[in-house]
Amino acid sequence: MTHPVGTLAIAALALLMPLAVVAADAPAAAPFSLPTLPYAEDALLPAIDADTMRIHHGRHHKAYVDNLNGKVGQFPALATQSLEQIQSGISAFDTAVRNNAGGHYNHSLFWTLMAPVGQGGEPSAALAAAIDERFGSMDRFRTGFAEAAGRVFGSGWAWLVVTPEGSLAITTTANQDNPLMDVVAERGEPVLALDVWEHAYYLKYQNQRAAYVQAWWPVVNWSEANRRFQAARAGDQAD
Ligand code: MN3
Repeated sequence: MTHPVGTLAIAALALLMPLAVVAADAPAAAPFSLPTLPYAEDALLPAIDADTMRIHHGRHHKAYVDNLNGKVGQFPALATQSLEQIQSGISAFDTAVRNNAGGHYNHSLFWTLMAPVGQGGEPSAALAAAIDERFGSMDRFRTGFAEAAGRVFGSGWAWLVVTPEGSLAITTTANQDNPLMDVVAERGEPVLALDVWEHAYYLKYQNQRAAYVQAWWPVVNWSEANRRFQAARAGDQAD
């Protein structure tokens, strides 16, 4: 006897199978996606204007994501590793992956490390104590960080990191490199990140990078920095 339910099930399975194959392949084709900004484009005023945020996130960051997805065919490992794992093994890839995986990681991090004025909290007691111990005071840390950001020649980033030895350090990287990468001189787990590419500030500040860095402190998301510091000190990956 024929079994109507079974026949239907087999017919349904036959219909679904090609879809299942497509679904299994789809993530590998574009495993990276542009994260949504955790606030409105004008939320970081007066430090960062809405036009800069829109172009920076919607065009620059999106281009890194699109370009990185475009490299998955050449480097299938990109689809199976976390974004952090890709950074720490970046020497296995080519320059385009280094630039675009770095750009995607750095910007994804940068957005979370900012918050509207008054909403970013304060450094935790633990982070404040570590900053005092390493740099002498919060003011001296800010001065040192701003000087480091100013010294980046051309395009790059300034960082506060927890070093492999567990202490704090101010570092800089060129282009879209970051302290997780196995190709940079000073490695560590990022606690703060500041983009000092001209595309991050030129519309509002033109060539006045120092003014941009000074205006940035009130939009630092210390709550997220505290979380990252605690995770790095505990030896966990911060995200
Ligand atoms: Mn940027």
